[in-house]
Amino acid sequence: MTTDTQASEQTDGFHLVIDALKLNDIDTIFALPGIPITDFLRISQAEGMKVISFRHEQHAGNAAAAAGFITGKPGICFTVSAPGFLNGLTALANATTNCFPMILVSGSSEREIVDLQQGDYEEMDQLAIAKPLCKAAFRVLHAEDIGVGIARAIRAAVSGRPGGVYLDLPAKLFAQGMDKEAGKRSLIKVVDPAPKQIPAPDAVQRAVDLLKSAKKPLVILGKGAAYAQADAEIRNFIEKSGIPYLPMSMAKGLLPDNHNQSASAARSYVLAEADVVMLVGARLNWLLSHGKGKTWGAEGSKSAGKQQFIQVDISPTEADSNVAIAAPVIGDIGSCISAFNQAMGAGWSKPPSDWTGAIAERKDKNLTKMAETLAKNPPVMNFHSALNVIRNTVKENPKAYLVNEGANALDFTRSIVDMYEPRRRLDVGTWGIMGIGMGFAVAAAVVTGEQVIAVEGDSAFGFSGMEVETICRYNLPVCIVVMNNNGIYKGTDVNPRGDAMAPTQFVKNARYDLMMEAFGGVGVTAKNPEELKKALDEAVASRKPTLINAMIDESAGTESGRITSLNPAAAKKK
Ligand code: ADP
Ligand code: TZD
Ligand code: MG
Repeated sequence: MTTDTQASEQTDGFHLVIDALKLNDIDTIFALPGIPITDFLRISQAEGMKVISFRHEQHAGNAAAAAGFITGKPGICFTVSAPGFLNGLTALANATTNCFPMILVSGSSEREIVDLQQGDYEEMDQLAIAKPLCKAAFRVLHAEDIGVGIARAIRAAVSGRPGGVYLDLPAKLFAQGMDKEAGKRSLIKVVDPAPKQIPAPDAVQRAVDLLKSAKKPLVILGKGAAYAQADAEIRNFIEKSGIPYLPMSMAKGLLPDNHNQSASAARSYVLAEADVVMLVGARLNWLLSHGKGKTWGAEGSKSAGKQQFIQVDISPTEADSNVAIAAPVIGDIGSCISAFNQAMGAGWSKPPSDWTGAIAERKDKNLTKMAETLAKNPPVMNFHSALNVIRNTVKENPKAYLVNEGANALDFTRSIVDMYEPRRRLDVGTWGIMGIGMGFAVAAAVVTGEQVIAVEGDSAFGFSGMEVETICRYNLPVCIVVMNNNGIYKGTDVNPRGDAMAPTQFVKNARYDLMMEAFGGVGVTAKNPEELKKALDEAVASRKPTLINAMIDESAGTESGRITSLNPAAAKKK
């Protein structure tokens, strides 16, 4: 007589994790193999998952984070224990800081040995280390809990304010056997992982009344507004209200940058002059000078301006974090903006024309000045003449993703290259972190299939440059443009002792294009806008992995780009 258990078909931890992810419509894993996840990745691929294997975990993690931002589903990154986990941790922390949903899953060593600190292979108490750097952290010890563990991780990543989640899977778990049917029943399909959060009607009314009373209203759209995928509601609100708006960096393209209500070209004027400012998925952090000081028209650097703020955000604790918020509206942006659109009613009067007129005047002046600068063709290519080419390419290819990092290479690109579609600009975000470039580029290409153009400072590129092999291996439509000015900020720094190069300098005229050729991609050095345009056109037409080494005037940048003032100054010499 055979018992039921002998006859039952078995599954194991490997398959349960894969089945749980698939059940929740997750089809892509960004990873770097090794003990204990090598077989997991092999089986995942065999079971039909897209497995993208990287050269360093930080870039796999960054790819997961960008995938999360683009799709609104948690991006998944798998790493090995201790060092692999730590390499992925920067990406997890960065995702949390930027409110991108991702799940870092790391294999871990044997609990009994780790907890007694007996020196296991890659021993580390990963759960404890991850906790302060992410939104939530979980560990699964038994195969029958895999379904719950993954469901909790998904909910934590995407509900409320999105962020990074850590999931610890000890090596032993993968091999644990379980009855197949019972295993199937233990999995959870997460229903409504990011539930709508409807704002309170009185909070919406308070905000609409304040907006109505404004003589100089302004809307600031942040990357939360882009993430929310409420594009039509937001556009409707902006156009119906007639209020000028400023997009934060990653909200560029939510409405096309050439929209006549965009106040980007009059940014300093509108921030200092506005009387009511409505923040939509944007925090009053350092990127907005904490809502204080000269930027906001205040007298002292620590004092608040005369603006009153409306803040639309999903996080109830965000309001008042820097200055008083007169009208907080808590909810998901789609629900909030749709409530605004209703509460505004039919008889909404647009902002006074002396406000919109004054903005238009400044915009015209600045845009004319910019057009003149862009039209110049200096003998040595500089940021402007190079970016003018990229600006036109993006205009011709509005669906392309633009990845951007560096200092000057970042600041000039942000202000020169207009975006036309939502969520197409991926950059250094809230931390101003270098190293997101290739991870974000791979994610955008893998998840959307669209062309990616990565505009990279030569220093910035160095942080993830080895992933050009990954880009070639998967034959991704990624064109990297390295803005090569021979260094960090510029290539002209001088070591007063003269015995070595200065800390911000790199090898002069380095051939980054050859790195791409090493793996079978297309490498081009461009010394002028014509060469750059030709190479960029060919890259976009062929969709081949391409690296354009754009030689930029090495004296063209400024220290730290636009944030020179954040550098601590040395005490003055007597
Ligand atoms: P930016 O850097 O573009 O100014 P931030 O990252 O500072 O943007 O702010 C994003 C804000 O958006 C965060 O406060 C976050 O809580 C909020 N947010 C993210 N997703 C949503 C959403 N779906 N609905 C409402 N608010 C959201
Ligand atoms: N390390 C990390 C992880 N993030 C950072 N932001 C920095 C270091 C400091 N840093 C910046 O803030 S920008 C930058 C560094 C090293 C590079 C600037 O040089 P670049 O750009 O070549 O990328 P430009 O065009 O020369 O200014
Ligand atoms: Mg540089």
